[in-house]
Amino acid sequence: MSQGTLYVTKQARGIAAEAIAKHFKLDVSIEGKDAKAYQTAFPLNKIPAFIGPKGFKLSESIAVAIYLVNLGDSSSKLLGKNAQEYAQVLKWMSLANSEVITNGASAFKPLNGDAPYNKRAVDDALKALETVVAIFEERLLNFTFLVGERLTLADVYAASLFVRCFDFLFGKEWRAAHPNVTRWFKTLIAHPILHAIIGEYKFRDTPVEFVPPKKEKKAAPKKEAAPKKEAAPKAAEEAEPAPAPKPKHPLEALGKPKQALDEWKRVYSNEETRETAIPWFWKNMYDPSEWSLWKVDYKYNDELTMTFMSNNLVGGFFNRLSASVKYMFGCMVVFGENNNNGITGFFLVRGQEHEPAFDVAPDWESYSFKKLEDTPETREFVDNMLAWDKPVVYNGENREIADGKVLK
Ligand SMILES: N[C@@H](CCC(=O)N[C@@H](CS)C(=O)NCC(=O)O)C(=O)O
Repeated sequence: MSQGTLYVTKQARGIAAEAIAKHFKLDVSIEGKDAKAYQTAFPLNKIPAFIGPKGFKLSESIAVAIYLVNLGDSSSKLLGKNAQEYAQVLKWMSLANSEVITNGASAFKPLNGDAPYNKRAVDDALKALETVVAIFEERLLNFTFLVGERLTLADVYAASLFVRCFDFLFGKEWRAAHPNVTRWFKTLIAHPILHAIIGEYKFRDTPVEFVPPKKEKKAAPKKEAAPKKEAAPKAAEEAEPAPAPKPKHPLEALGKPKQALDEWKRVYSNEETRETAIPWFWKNMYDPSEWSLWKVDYKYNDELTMTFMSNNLVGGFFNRLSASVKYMFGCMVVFGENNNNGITGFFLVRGQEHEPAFDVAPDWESYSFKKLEDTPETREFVDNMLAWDKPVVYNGENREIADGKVLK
C-alpha cells in the first residue's frame, strides 16, 4: 500500500523531505502545490506537506522529514543513537529552519529581485545570518558533522537550507572566511542522499548584487527625434526602428588628454608602487588642468558589517562605473575590522567635475565626494591609497587596511 504523498516544489524546505523519501525508496508519490488534496488540507499553503493513509496529514518540514526517516527505518541512526543525540538533531534542524533560511531569504530575495529591496533590511539580515552561521562554523571546527562524527538528519536538513545561501550569497571570499561550513556543505552535497536531489553543484564567485531598476530615460532631444518627413522609410526600418545612436560619454567632449590614462594603469600594475609608480603618477599623469583628484567616502560606514562584504560593495560600485573607466582611475580601501569598518579612497577624474564620471553608477550617491587640491596632505593621502602599506587615519584614529580594490 502507498505510504503517502509528499508535496514539494523547488523551495528549499522541501529538499530534505524529498531526499529522505528517495534515499529510503519509500512508496511515496511526489506532487506539487497544484494538487487538489494539498490545497484543501493545508490552508497555510506551505511546502513541504505530507498526506498518508487514513487521512494522516502532516505539515512543517522538520516533522515531515522525521516522519519520513521513521517510515524508512524506525531505528535509523540518522535520528541519533540516543535521546541526547536526538535532541541535538532537533536543535540543529530548528536552528537552520528558524534562523538560516529565514535570514538568508531576507537577504537574497531582495537582492535577486524576488522581494522589495531595502538596503538596511538586507544588511540586517546578512548580519543576523552571519551570527547564526558563526555557530555552525565553530561547531564544525572540531566535528565532522553537526551532532558528532556521523551523519544525521540534522546535516541533511540544515545543508539543504544552506543551498539557497550558497546559491546567492556565499561567494569565493565568503567560503574562504568560513572554511568549516564550506567543507561540511561540500561533504553534504556530495553525499548520495542530497546529491540525488541537488545534482552537480556549481559554486558562485561573488554574491548576487542588487541591480537598481533603470532610471526612466529622458526624452530624446527634439532634433534627433524628428524624422525627415520626405524620406520614405525602408521596409526593415518600419518593422524595427533603428537603434538610437549610442550616446557619447559626456567626458569624450574634453578630447584626448596629454598623458594617456592607460599608460599610467600599466605603470601602476607593473612597477614597484612607492619606488616607481607613485613618482611617475605625480610627474607624468596628474595635470590639474586636465584632471581632478577626489576623496571618495562611503556615506554609511556604520551600516557595514563584514569587511569582505564591504569589499564586495566596492567591487559592485566599480563594476557599475565601467562605462566611465576610460576617464578615471581610482583606489578604494576597506579599513578596520568586521562590524567596525569603513570605505574610503581616491579617484583621478578627467575634467574638473566628478558627476559626469560617477553618475553612470546608480549607487554613486551613496558616496561623498571631496575635491582635493594639490597639497602635501593630498599627496600623502593619494600615495597611501595607491600603496596600502600604512593605516588609514579616520576620525583621528589609525585604522588598518583590511582589503581594497582598484578601478582600472
Ligand atoms: N515552518 C515551516 C515553513 C515552511 C515554509 O515557509 N515553506 C516555504 C518554502 S521554503 C513556502 O512554502 N512558502 C510559501 C510559498 O512558497 O508559497 C516549515 O518548516 O515547514
